[in-house]
Amino acid sequence: MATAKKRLVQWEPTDIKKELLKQYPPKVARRRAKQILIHEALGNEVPEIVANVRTIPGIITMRGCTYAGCKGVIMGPTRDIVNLVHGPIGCSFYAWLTRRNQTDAGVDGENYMTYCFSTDMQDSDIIFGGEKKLAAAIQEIYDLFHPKAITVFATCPVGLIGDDIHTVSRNMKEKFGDCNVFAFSCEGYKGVSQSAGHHIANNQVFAHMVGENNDEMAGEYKINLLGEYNIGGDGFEIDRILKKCGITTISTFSGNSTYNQFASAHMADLSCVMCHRSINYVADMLETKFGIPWVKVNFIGAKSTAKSLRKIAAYFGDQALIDRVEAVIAEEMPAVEAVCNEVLPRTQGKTAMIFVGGSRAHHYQDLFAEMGMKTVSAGYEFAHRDDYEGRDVLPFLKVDADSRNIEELEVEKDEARYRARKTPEEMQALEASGYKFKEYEGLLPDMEKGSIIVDDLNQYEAEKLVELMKPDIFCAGIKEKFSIQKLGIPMKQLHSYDSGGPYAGFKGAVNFYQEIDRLVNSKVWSYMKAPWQESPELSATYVWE
Ligand code: CFM
Repeated sequence: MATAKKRLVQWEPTDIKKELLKQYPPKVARRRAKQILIHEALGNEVPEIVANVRTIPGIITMRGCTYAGCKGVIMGPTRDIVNLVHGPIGCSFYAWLTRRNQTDAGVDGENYMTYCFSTDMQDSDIIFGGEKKLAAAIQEIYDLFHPKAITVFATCPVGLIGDDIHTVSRNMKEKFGDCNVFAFSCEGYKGVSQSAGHHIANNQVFAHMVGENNDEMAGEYKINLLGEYNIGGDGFEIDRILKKCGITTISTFSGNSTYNQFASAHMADLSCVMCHRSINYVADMLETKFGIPWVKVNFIGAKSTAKSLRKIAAYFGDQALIDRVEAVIAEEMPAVEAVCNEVLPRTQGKTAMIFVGGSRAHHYQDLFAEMGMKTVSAGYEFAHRDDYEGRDVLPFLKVDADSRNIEELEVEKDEARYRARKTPEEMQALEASGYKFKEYEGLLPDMEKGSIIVDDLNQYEAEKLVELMKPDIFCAGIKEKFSIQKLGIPMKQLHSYDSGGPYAGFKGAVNFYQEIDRLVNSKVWSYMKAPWQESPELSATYVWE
């Protein structure tokens, strides 16, 4: 019967890999083969994958550009910094509120998130240079808004014609005296993906803002939350939980953040890294320069949220905090478990595929696991080998021409402001009890044997994977949304959340369970095939067949 509903994987993983590569010319197939991995990890043995390399020309990648990673991802969510794009207007249009990073309006009225600032370069600016236009735009912003900071982003043409955006910014900063102006050489072509933009943004934020405000910050148990961008209100939910536990967030990089948070980040006592890919550079630099240790956390998934809260409490080691965290978990979990148990009979045993940028293809596997759903295939658009295989591979990463293109900041201990947060004995005691600093094990150890991991998945391979493995849900972005749904598989956007969310923390988990339950159990997908496709009453063949 053609209508068989069973969605079991009928193919062997090795055959799926072969099928994915079959259509490619031999040279392309050889290169792609290194980015498609059949997971055979047992214990600590993790297989190697090729990642963070150029997309092969002609392939329709899911990736974005370096400018997107710098301006859109890291710098976009801060409400009181004016982000000025130096380039043609198209680059601004696509950076204008298309990512769902939410913000509080703020009591000071300084919220520039709804604006779109661009120098709107024209042909003549490309020919004669755009520096004067850039200086005039910075002046205009200053006169109109008088913001704390103005940041300038280079787009591809700016790099090609060689406008000196850093000198223009420095001159304007000196001229104003009360407004921090600096620039990012984040031309779209600068790296192989948005990942290069993250690194460039991390460097400049660290060099130009972190450490600017030395005022003592009020509150107990001070942390930085790094790599949380408040998509769909995730950050609001995490803030609610942290506040309830009595933990003080000095800064969030960069969801719902302000200039002053970046400036004060060095006053925190622990950095908690949510998205390792986009922000690990800042975490390392904060430790080297100011002595703030960092740990990996994950607030996607109710159990992961509880685990992360316990990890923070264990670091501070204060019984009052440990008790309070336990009380919060005990108070929040029953409501989460009630919904989880309610959906479980309908979601148990279903399968998911997750292909998002960096961290979420890993983090969201926890949420699916809570619903009894298995992630059969996953991958990152632009993450590096350490995000797949864990930070242990860092010393063995190949430095190629593309990564050499991105500056590595030389950061040193700040003699005046460096402060060890714990004594060496205290750190050792924590480590002896199983506490791990500066560690991220990556996605592979959490995936089952036989699962398929694909780096920089493309349109063709996405459709092929769905066709062969028939998952119950596919998670990716807007570019994939409708091509996947046309194949009769529900598709959930995990970049923008399809206007939904939050999905982080306890309340977020409840939202996610309910939404995924609706999606994977909707009857609508079984109507995707027209009746005559299912059981043709008349069949015919063409003469040439
Ligand atoms: Fe980090 Fe992100 Fe992600 Fe990312 Fe992104 Fe994003 Fe993403 Mo889209 S910072 S790597 S560059 S978790 S915008 S909030 S959803 S690709 S998986």
